[in-house]
Formats: sequence, C-alpha cells, structure tokens
Amino acid sequence: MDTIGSVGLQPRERASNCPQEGMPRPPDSLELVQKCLQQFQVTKTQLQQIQASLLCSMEQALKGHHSPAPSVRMLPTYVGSTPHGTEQGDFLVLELGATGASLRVLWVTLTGTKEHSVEPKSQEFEIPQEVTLGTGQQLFDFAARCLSEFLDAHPTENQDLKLGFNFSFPCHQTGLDRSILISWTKGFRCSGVEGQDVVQLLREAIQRQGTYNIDVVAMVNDTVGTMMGCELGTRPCEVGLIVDTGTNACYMEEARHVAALDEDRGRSCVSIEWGSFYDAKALGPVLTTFDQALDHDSLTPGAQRFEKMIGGLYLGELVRLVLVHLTQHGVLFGGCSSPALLSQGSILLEHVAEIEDPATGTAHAHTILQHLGLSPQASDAEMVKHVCAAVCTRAAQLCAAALAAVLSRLQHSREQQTLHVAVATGGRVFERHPRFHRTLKEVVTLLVPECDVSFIPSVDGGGRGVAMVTAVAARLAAHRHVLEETLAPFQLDLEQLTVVQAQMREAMARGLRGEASSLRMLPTYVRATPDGSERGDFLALDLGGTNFRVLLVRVAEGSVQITNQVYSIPECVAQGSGQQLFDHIVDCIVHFQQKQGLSGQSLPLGFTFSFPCKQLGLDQGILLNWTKGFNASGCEGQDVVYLLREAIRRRQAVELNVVAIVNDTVGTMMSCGYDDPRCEIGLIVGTGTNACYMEELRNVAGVAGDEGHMCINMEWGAFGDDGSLGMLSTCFDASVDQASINPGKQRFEKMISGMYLGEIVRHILLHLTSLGVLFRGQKTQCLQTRDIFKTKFLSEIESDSLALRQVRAILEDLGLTLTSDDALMVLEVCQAVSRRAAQLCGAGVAAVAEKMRDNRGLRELSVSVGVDGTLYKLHPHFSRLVSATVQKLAPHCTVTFLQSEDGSGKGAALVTAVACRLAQTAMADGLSKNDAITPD
Ligand code: 0WK
Ligand code: BGC
Ligand code: BGC
Repeated sequence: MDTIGSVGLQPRERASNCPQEGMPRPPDSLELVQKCLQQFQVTKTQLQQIQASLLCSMEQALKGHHSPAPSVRMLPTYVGSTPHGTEQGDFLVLELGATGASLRVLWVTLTGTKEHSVEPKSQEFEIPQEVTLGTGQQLFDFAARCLSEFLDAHPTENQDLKLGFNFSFPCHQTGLDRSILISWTKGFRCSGVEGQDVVQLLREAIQRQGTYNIDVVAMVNDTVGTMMGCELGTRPCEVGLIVDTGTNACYMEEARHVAALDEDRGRSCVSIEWGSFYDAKALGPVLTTFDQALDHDSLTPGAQRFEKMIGGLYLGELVRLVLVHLTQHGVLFGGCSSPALLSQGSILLEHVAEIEDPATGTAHAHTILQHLGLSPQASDAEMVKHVCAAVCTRAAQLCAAALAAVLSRLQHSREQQTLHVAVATGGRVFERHPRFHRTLKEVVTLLVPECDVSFIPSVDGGGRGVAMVTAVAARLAAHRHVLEETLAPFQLDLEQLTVVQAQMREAMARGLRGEASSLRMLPTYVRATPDGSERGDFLALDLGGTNFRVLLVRVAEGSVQITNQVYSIPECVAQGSGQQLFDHIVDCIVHFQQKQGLSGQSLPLGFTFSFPCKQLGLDQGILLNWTKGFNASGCEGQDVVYLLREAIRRRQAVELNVVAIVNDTVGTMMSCGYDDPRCEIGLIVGTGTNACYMEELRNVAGVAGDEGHMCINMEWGAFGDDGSLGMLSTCFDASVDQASINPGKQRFEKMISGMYLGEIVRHILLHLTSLGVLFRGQKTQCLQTRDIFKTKFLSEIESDSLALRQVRAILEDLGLTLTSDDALMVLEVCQAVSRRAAQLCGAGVAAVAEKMRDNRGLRELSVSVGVDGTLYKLHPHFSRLVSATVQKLAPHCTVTFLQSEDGSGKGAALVTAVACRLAQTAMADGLSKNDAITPD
C-alpha cells in the first residue's frame, strides 16, 4: 500500500466525564481508529490524479472554456509584472478576508530601494459575526470606520492617501481597480455584495464615513499581495500560495495563454481560486465522510470542496468531527462527549497547530480538550494528536498536489524542462503548523522532482506586496488622469458641435453673399447632376488626392466603363515649379494614351483638380492657393486649365480637349449622382477634406440668374481660418499647423483630414511621453520624426478586430518599446482624435443639409451625399460617427451617405459629357459653347 506518512496508532486509557470507571474501550477500537484515519491517507497515485485533474481544469479555464465549466476560475488580476522595486511612496493597505473574521489596516512606506525598507505600521480589527453575516453596507462601513480609526491613531500630513484593497475572495477583475465579487467564501456571507464591484462599495463607504479622503486605486487578492511582497535576491517570486482560513494560489502565466486578456506579450498574474477545485474522479475517492459532513453543515454546501480539505477554517472542524465520531464509538474519552465538542467550530486552527507541536503538543492537547469540557486520558491526547496529524498531513499533501499542478503548468507554458521558481507562502497554517510546510515541500519534490522550488515565507502577510501593486496602480491611475486631461478637449459635446454647425451656416451665408468668410463658397458652374443621357468616351485626370490618376471613361446606355492608371506625384514635383508639375501631368496622360492605344485621339477631358479654384466657367479655374502639401510655384492665381493646356502645347503632337475642371467633391457628387439623383452633396475626407452641394442659384452672388441650382464648392477646409474655431483648437493642433507648409490656413482640414490626424496623434504621444505617462518617458527618435505616425495607423489601431497585441505590433514596428498599458493609451489617443474629426465633419454636413432644407422651405429633407477619401473609407468608425453626428444636429434631414466606387474621375467625365452634350445642342441651336454650359 503506497500510502505516504501513514499515522501509526497505539491502544490508550478511557475518558473521565462519565461514570468514574467510564465505558471500557470497545475491542475493535484499534481497527475502528485505523479505518477512520485511513480515510485521510492519500496515495501517490491519487495525488498525481488530483495534480493532473487540477492542471487540466486550469488549462480549460485559461482557454476560457465554459462547458464543462472548469472547477477552478483562473482569474486575471491585471498585475502584469512582478515588482521591480522602484515603487516609492506611502500607501494604505486594507486587508479583508485573509485571516478569517478580522480586518487589518497597514501603512506601508516603499522606499524604492531594496536596502532601505521601513517596517509597516498596522492595526488588526476583529469583525463581529453580525457583520460577516450582515449586509454588505455594514461590512464596508465597518471597514471604513477601521480605516479612519487607524488614521486617527497614525496621523499623517500626506493628504493624498492611496489605498490598496487586499480582498481575499474570488473576484472577476476588469482592471486593477474594477473587481466584481463572484461569491463569498470562508464564513463570510454579507448580502448585496456578490456581483458588485467591491472597490466601488469600499469607495462609497469611505465617502459615507467622510473623515478621510482616501483614493482606493487597486484591489489585490491576498495570494497576489504575498507573491508581490516577496523578494529573493535575484529572482522574484512567481507563485503566491496562501493557506490560512482559506487557500488559494496565483502565478505569473504567459499573457498570451489567458484568453480573457487581450494580450500576447509578457506575463500576467492569474489567481487560480483552487479552493473551488472539484473533480469527482480525482477528488471523490479522497473525500471522507467527515468532509461530506463538514461541507453539508457549512455555510456554502457543495462549494469550495478543495478548500474545505485544506483551509485553516476547516482543519479544526474536521478534527472535531473525527473526535466526535471516535467518541460516539467509545474509542475516545471513554465515549463521553461534551457540548463544546459537539458544537461546530469549537476546535480552531490554533488548537490543531498547538496539538501538533512535536514538543508541547500533548500538553496542549490536554489543555484544549479540558477546555472543551472533556477529561482526556493520556491515550486520548495521543489519539487526538494522531487525528490532527492525519487531517493536516492530508491537507499539506493535497495542497502540494495542487502546487505541483501549478509548477507543471509553469514548466509547460515556459517550455522549460527544469523549472527554477520561487514560491511566496503566506497564511497562518504555514506560519503556525509545525509540519505543514515540510510535508508540502516533500510531496512537491515527489510529484515534480524536475522543479527546483524555493519557498519564501511572506514577511508581512503580503502588506508590502499589496502596497507595490497599489504603487503601480497609483502610477497607472495618475497616468490615466493625465491622459483624460490631455484628451478632454477632443471630446466635443452636442453644444459645441451645434456652435460649429451654426458658425458654418453663417460663414456659408457670408461666403455666398461674397462677403468676407473663411468659406469661399466657390461657384462650380455645374448646374445639374447627370440625367443618364450622357454618352461617349472621355479622358479624366484626378489630381489632389493620395494618387494622381488618368482615366478613360466610356459612358454608354446605363453603364460607365472606367480604365485608369495611378501615377505618383513625387514631393519634389508637387513642391517644384508649376511647369514641372503640369509637364509631369501631361507625361502621364501621354503614357496612359499609349498604353490604352489612344495616342493621337483628342478625347474631351475632365480635370478633377482638388484644390480651391475660383471658377470663371466650367473650363476656367483660378487656383486660389495650394493645400495638402502641394506648393508648386507659379500656379496660385493662375488658371490651371490654361497651365494644363500650355503644358500640352509644350509637348507638341498631343491633342487634348480640356472641357471641364471640377473639384473632387463635385466629381464625387456627380459620380454618385449618376446612380442616385438625390445625391446633391459631395464630401471628401481623405488627404484633405471639403464639401460641395447644390445651392439655389438665387443665393449665389456673382453668378447671374435666380432659377435653378448651382453646385457650390465650399472649400470648408479653410473654415475657421478666421479664428472662429479657436475655442476648439488645442496646442497639438497649433503644433501641427505651425509645422505645416501653410500655417494658419486650412484649420478645419487640419482637424479632420488624413494628412494631419497622424501628426496630431504623434504630438499628443510626444506630450504624454514627456510627462512620463507613455513609453516610460523614453522619447525615441522615431516618435520625434514628422509624419512617421501615418493616419492609416489610426484606422488599423482602432479596428475592432485588432487586439491590443496587434496595436503593439504596429507601434513596435515604429521602433517603440511599450507596455500593454501604453498600447491601450495610444489606442485611446487615436480614438479621441478620429472621433473629433468625424464629429466636426458631421457638424459640417449637418450645416449643409439644414441649409438645403431651409433653401427649399421643407419640413423634412431627404438627400444623399457622395463620399470619397481614404480616411472616410478605411477608418473603422469614421463614417458611422459622421452619420450619428448628422442625425443629432439635423434631425429633420434624412442624409444617406454613398461611398463613391469610381472616385471623382468618373464625375469629371460626366461633367464633361454634360458640357459636351449641352455644347452640341447649343451648336445645333447656333449658341456659343460657354453660354451652352452656363446657360445664363
Ligand atoms: C478619390 C477621388 C479623388 C479624391 C480622393 C480623396 O477620386 O478625386 O481627391 O478620393 O481621397 P484621398 O485620396 O485624399 O484619400
Ligand atoms: C478565496 C481566495 C483567497 C483564499 C486565501 C479563498 O477562500 O476564494 O480568493 O485567496 O481564500 O485567502
Ligand atoms: C482642397 C479641396 C479638396 C479637398 C479634398 C482640400 O485641401 O482645398 O479643394 O476638395 O482638399 O481633396
């Protein structure tokens, strides 16, 4: 029989509280005792089965498997790193639940140096039973009273009190300071707490107490506090093991193995909550009738079965139940029991530990048994010692099997053949029970001989460890506060957006009247959206977005066929001379014509030129100023159609008939209008941003005629260049503007469009890094490099399908070393910047829609918006946020956003087709070309 440390038993005298002579010991008492204590003997095989079953349950829970529900919980604790000892400061620690019905308050000073440590000040408070079984409010008010009593007794100048809450019960944490109690254990059963955030409950109680302003910044399980509090020269403890009233362990798991965590780097501490471990096959055979009885009469029958075989709250009770059993069978105390022996919980952990003391155990046994109203014989005391030994040995063996499972898990997750690990231990069973620790070590060595395990007893019950976690939490909370303060100006509320909408409406009205306004409201000479009768082949150019494209657009009955070629505009050309730029454009056209076999053909050409142009006609556009990084000389103030024609002329042997110049917003509106005639607004949110819409001709000063409509290019990128957006502009916007090639210009664009959002984010990241909030304050070269943080990163980082880990990957490719907290903050910065951009864009569209509704005196307006632009198309949330803002600001407008599939090149071709059709009709009627296109 491969039993371990079997307890031998010798025959003894009768007890005395019965008739003097007491009842003779039954003949089979030896066997009866052996049978009774044999139940507590666990074989190596059984321990290995428990080890294997617990390991399996741990891995199921880590993977987030729910069916069958693993019996251990594997709860993330949001403690990502073992202490690096640099934590500093004074911290309050409130311990609740680690050592039964008592509460402890500590004042811990972290010096940040291993050499110099300050002894914590602490005070223990007994928790009355009516509180442990009362309401949650009672319990937390009791805790708050103890805190203030402690602070009254330990006055401090430091008003900024940070508290770590050492709460030793199973909690579902979603952050260091967000922790939902899953279920009470260990004799606690306060109502109204399970399912609640215990950090919030404590904060509210401290508020109700109202004596001290204490900031609860972290909730820590006692196993974590114990692990974090231990220091072992070079190697930190990576397992925390508690055996006190309850039992549990935590350890540093590879973060990528914790399904509940969106993390793939580094390690994260997991609280196993092995107290709830149960597996009928592995644990069933080890359960004794006494365990069944104890569980049945416990506060939580069926729960915490494993804990009830190990935890100090139960060891005494198990011993008591065995003693009652043996007494009832006349084996002990001459069969004479006592009310105390028959009453639940009368034998405490301390009693068992004292009885087990090799030196004084027997004496203690006598004292304790007499204290229980029994009159023990010497043999009875010995017998009781055997019973204690049997119960505690089994507890240590089971605890060892569980720890062996954790060590096997560590070996496995670290792919290490030989594991060297330090285990921090805490709890009175460890501290007080003479043999528990030794038995545990022996059995661990037996079960996982390849693991080199060192056990480090916790010096202060984890107080320092909790303070360390609190220090980290306080640092993160402070960082979060700085982050929220930094991003607050980016959170625009409805009132602010309504102001932007109103200001845009005024600027539109002033621009249409030709008065000073940051919105130029440029007439485009496009009077109608396509009616489907357009036909023919057209060339189109699309300049001003991310790509320069030359397109061949074949417009036939009910179909538009597009062939296009993307060409790059090198920065040196975009910022070179105008002649260079337009010669480059003509080179591309010639290359395209050759490639498409169109050489020598003079197809009508529509030129999408996405820059602010004062149009004098459909084919005349005076460039007002460059935007979006273009700055070719000798163009501003010039008719760009003329510049193009000049370039064509310079290139001899090329015939091109430039018919129309359109803005990309107009091209996009026309392109989408071809399929949806209600499309009367064009919107671009790409490198730049802008909008156009069909305005009532009567409202357009400087253009003759009152009938009909004309498409107005708002050039809203310049909105606010008169300072009207000053109240929204942040220091980061100012930095981006100052660093741009057109400072003071395009302020609205610089808050919205793709060319600038990445830069705004980079400046915010630099600011947060300089405050030490990000990247450990390391300002890397790359972060100081202009335009290194592309706006497309925002779209990637904010995509829901991207786990935090991928966010890290993007940032690490930028040469940044970062923690997952850093990655989370970068994500929030991106979200704040893109949200503001989308909201401002939405406020603009709402202003246009409301203008059209007013123009037409309609109660309800239904209009479609043709949209294009990389940012709008690729960003995961931008379009939804724009639409949501429009609904809030223009509730009487039903605005449908149509993403343009073919870009504005098609639109330019359609405008050209309309112009050509009107010209032919006019010719047929004997009118000039221009009068044709712009009838009046
Ligand atoms: C595609 C359109 C083009 C426009 C561009 C804007 O065809 O006219 O300029 O979208 O988006 P971006 O390329 O700047 O992201
Ligand atoms: C609790 C654990 C705790 C352990 C030791 C158990 O009852 O569920 O959270 O760590 O006791 O105190
Ligand atoms: C230009 C507009 C253009 C917009 C979108 C702005 O910078 O001024 O003309 O429509 O970008 O490309």
